[in-house]
Amino acid sequence: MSACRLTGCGILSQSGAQAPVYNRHPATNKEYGVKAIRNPLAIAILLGVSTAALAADVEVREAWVRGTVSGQQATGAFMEITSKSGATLVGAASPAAAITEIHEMKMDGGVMKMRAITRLALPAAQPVPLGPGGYHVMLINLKQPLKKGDSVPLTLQVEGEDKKIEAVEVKAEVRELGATAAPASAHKH
Ligand SMILES: [Cu+2]
Repeated sequence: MSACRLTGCGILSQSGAQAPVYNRHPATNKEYGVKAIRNPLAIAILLGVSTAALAADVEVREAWVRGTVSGQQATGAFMEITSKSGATLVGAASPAAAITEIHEMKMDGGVMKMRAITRLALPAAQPVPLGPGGYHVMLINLKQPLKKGDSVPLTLQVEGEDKKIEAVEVKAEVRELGATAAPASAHKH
């Protein structure tokens, strides 16, 4: 909860009206549709994106981290997670930060607030967006500033329906501080 006082991720600076930027993603869903191409690896190759986290029947796309300036203590990591058979995100870790939490954002009396959650449901075959203004992975007490172009390793702890927890390794690309969404088109051209 201490992270709620940190404005480092840049999320708090967004108004509620701007928040659901990642909702535009359904437009790109059509292009890479999981139903159209069943092999996630094939999708990754076609799009040239770094996906490749395939444990626990979980696919992570478009993982990115908002870049920071020197002295900034915290930032957000964003991605789209799809579990083929249904799972729950129960934790995250990164060597880039001392503390890594899963956060949600909610409007509360007209103010956007974020708080840590311990479980995030990943319904079967349903892409769950983690984006500015919504769910995100919070990196707290950063060990160094994160510059555009850097790569941040993330480990997601995903609990399957059998209650077994698997680690899903993700490499998140650092985007500039002002980035608000994951422009899928930027990966193609
Ligand atoms: Cu947060």
